[in-house]
Amino acid sequence: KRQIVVALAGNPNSGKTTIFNQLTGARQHVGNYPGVTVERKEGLRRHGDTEIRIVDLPGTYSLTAYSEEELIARNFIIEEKPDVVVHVIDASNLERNLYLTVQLMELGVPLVMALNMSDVAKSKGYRFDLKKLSHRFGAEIVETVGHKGRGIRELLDAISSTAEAKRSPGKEKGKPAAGSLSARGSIRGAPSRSGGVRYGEEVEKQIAVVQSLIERDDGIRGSYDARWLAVKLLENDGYLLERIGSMQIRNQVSRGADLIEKATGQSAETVIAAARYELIFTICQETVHSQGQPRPSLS
Ligand code: GDP
Ligand code: K
Ligand code: MG
Repeated sequence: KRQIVVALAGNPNSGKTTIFNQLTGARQHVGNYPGVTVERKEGLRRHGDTEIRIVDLPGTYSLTAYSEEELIARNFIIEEKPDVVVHVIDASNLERNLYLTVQLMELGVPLVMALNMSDVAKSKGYRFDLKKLSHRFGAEIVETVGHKGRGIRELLDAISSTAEAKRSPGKEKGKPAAGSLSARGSIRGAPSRSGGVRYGEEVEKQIAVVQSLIERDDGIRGSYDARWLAVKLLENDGYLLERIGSMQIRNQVSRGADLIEKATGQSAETVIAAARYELIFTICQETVHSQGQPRPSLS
């Protein structure tokens, strides 16, 4: 029998625990992440001939190194390499929730988006172009109403087919998405995505320089995707900076961040975050409709 591991990610109050309970029923176990007091919930679900081990990650708005919850979620994804990450999204606040989706996309994980609270979104008058959203993020999308159990079967189907696409990437068109953890296996998104985040000329230039140093460093090459790591270092990610032994890379990161600041008048961190928000704004304009008029969701 086949076993796959699925991680549930999402903002607090998006309905993650409700979906977790719907997926696992009584078959769950509550513990703690090693060394910390953050609760770790796991459960099992049979779907067809597959046994799915489901892990409820801590609720987070982001995947930076600013809080224990965010680091736990990020490290679980990078180190334990779940077969599929399900992002439970509060569809009635889509734009705000997509900040996490973009970061999951950048990590290159096989992603399924559960548009939960779809009853609330509907009552607010939102309609979503699911096909376009799915293409933009390279992820299957399922609308769910967690506390009613609506969409759970479809969610399980999406999990299965996304895990399957990851197992046989030969069926996929195109190259691995930017940010995929290619050095450590074959983690790829299910449908081919239409592109990750582009950070603008100066930032891209500095990413390329740092990335090429990472690719030539025997100590870190292969531990993380090189482009993803370059972006995080330029964002001044303390957790990752501490793990970089090479002075050459550390110096280049700090030079690169200075050059970005000089060119843009803002810190590299700010410029990088702003590019993500801009992408999300564009995606919402394309895919969120209200009373027949395209417009971004107000969150
Ligand atoms: P978490 O913080 O992400 O784990 O969120 P919870 O699972 O605790 O859910 C927060 C609240 O939203 C609870 O009162 C749930 O019953 C409710 N909830 C969950 N899913 C839905 C949904 O799809 N629609 C509506 N209207 N409420 C939901
Ligand atoms: K809650
Ligand atoms: Mg919860």
